[in-house]
Order: sequence, then C-alpha cells, then structure tokens
Amino acid sequence: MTPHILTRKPRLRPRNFLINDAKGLLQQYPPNCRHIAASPELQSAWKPTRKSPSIYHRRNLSDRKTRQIVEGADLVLDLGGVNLNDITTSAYSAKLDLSRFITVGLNDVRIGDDVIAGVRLADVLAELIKLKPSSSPYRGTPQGLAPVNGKPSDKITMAALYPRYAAFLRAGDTVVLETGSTSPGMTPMTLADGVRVEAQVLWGSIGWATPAAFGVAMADTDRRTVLITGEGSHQLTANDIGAMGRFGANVIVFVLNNSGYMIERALEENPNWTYNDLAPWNFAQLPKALGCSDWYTARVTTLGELDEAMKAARASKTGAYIEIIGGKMDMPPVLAYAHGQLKAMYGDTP
Ligand SMILES: Cc1ncc(C[n+]2csc(CCOP(=O)(O)OP(=O)(O)O)c2C)c(N)n1
Ligand SMILES: [Mg+2]
Repeated sequence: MTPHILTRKPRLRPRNFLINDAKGLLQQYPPNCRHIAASPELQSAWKPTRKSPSIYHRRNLSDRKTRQIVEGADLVLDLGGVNLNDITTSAYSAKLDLSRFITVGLNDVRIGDDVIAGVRLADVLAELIKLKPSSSPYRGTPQGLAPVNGKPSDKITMAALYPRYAAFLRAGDTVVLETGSTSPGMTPMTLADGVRVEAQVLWGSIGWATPAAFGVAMADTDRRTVLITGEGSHQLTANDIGAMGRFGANVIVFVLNNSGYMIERALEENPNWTYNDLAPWNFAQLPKALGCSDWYTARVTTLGELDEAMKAARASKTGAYIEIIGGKMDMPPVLAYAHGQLKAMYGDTP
C-alpha cells in the first residue's frame, strides 16, 4: 500500500504542530511512498524546499512524477477535509479517486460511507505518529530555484516576475500573499529554506493581505515581512501602509499594477467587463501620502528597474514599496491554463 497525506489548514492546533506531526507520520513510510498533497494554505506553509518531501499541489502545478504517485496512490490520507473545487483541483484537472480517501476531519474520520464521529484530528495524528517507523528518515531531493531570465530592457512579464520573487525571498522572510493572480503565481515556486508563507486562499477575501502583512511584521520583528499583492486588492486596504509607517514596520511591499482585476478577467467570459477596471491610482506615491516619508519607493516597468528596486528594497532599513507595471492579460501559467478551461469549469453561462 502506498500512503499519502492530503491536508488543509486545520484550525484545531497551531499549524506548525500539525505540519510537524504530518511530517513525522510521513517518515514512517519508505521514501518513494511519501508525498504530500495540500490545499493552498498548507502548500504555502509547507513549500517544496530542499529538505521537505515533494508536494502534490493542484494537478497542473505539480511535477509529473509527484502527480503520478499521488493520483495512483492506494490510499490518500486527507487531513482536515479538502474541498475539491475549481481552484483546488486546478480547473478540475486533478484525478483524485475519492474511494481511496480516508478523510480525517476536525471531529470525525470518514472512510467511504462510514463516519466515525467524535474523534479529534489532533488526537488521530498523535496516535498515528506513534506507529513504528518502517524505514530510515526521509531525505529530500534538493530542488533548485527557478532560473531568473530576461534582459534589463525587457518589459516585466509574469514569466520573468515570479522567478524573481522566488530568488528575492530568503531565510528569515515571511511573505504574505494576496488573493488574485499572486497566489496561483507564487504557489508553484520553490522557495529557499526558512521562508515562511502566509495566505488565505480558502476564503480569498481580497484586501486581506495588506493589513495581514502589518500584523505579521508587528508580531515578529526578527523576521522581514514581504507583501506581494495586486493593485485591485490593495485598493481596499491600502490605508494600512500608513499604519506600517506609523508603527515602524519595515515591510517590503510589491504591488502588481496590471490595470485591473486580472484573475477576474481570466475567469470570465468577457474579460473587458467594466467591473474589472479600477481607478488608476499612482501607487508608488501612496507611502509618502500616508506618512511613510522615509520609505524607499519605486515604480518599475522593466526587468532592469525591477532588479535595482529589489536590491534597494532589501538594503532599506525602513519599509519599501515597489509598484510593478504588468500586462493587462499577462497571467502566471496556472491561471493561463484555467483561462483556457472556462467551459470545462463553469459550463455554458447564459
Ligand atoms: C472581498 C472580495 N471581493 C471580490 C472578490 C473577487 N475577487 C477575487 S480576486 C479579485 C481581483 C484581484 O485583483 P488584483 O488584486 O488586482 O490582482 P490581479 O489578479 O489583477 O493580479 C476579485 C475582485 C473577492 N475574492 N473578495
Ligand atoms: Mg490587478
């Protein structure tokens, strides 16, 4: 039998405990049998770094081998109860056989039609972890970062931007990801060991990430907080940049300005529907207007400018704010895939 773990962010215990328990559990199986499938929240907390096991993201985000192993597993241990929807299955491309699932919910365990009630997820994990390991501990296969491409004079494309974000992030950073094209763009990226990721893709309420980054920065001043957001989401809560300045939170902020709600354009029949257009703010001027007079700010349109701004932001002792000008319909790969699958996902819309 080939066991796998499928899990999402449970609220029962601090997430790191559960991740560690689940990792411990995996150690009990031979290396070729240990793979993780996770929802966006947990994927982000458990990035495929050099030391961790390979992850089954959504089908079209995962490498072929991991995909084959998870989709062909005899048993999938689903911790928390994954909601299989258009986003989590990557436009319904995942081939997960639910009859092979054992779902350990917060308060019950489901195996086929049988429900065992009154069992807590944390308690089930605590017992499972006691099982005697059948092999030596897991050793991850080192995974490299995506190569950084493009000439300094090139316009900023998503193909060039996401590998740059990945290369920019380093141990000791906590990156906060906004809903929109940012999350599907960042989720497949391998990051350095020691980078923490915060996201709330399950609820996907836009505007969350800017104040969340403020809170994350205040909660742990030993780490550097990096916010990656789209400009549409940012417009809802950008006032919290002022709060960052007021309380001395030295967050590095990246705002992708792609002239509107791009993820909505990607997922709708009519991308140019007026709902997706925004008031054209001068984003790079916001920090000054909001009282962050000593922040580093930049508005970048080319890769050369972006690379320079990233260096300056990293060197800055105060906060930094970089407005990145992107294409109106330039999508990260997984979103581009979904854009081509609208009929399969949503059928014929009236
Ligand atoms: C409160 C709320 N309103 C609306 C939505 C629908 N929604 C999801 S993503 C998005 C657009 C995000 O645009 P932006 O932040 O500019 O990111 P982009 O996709 O353009 O990179 C919208 C409107 C939502 N998820 N939450
Ligand atoms: Mg946008």
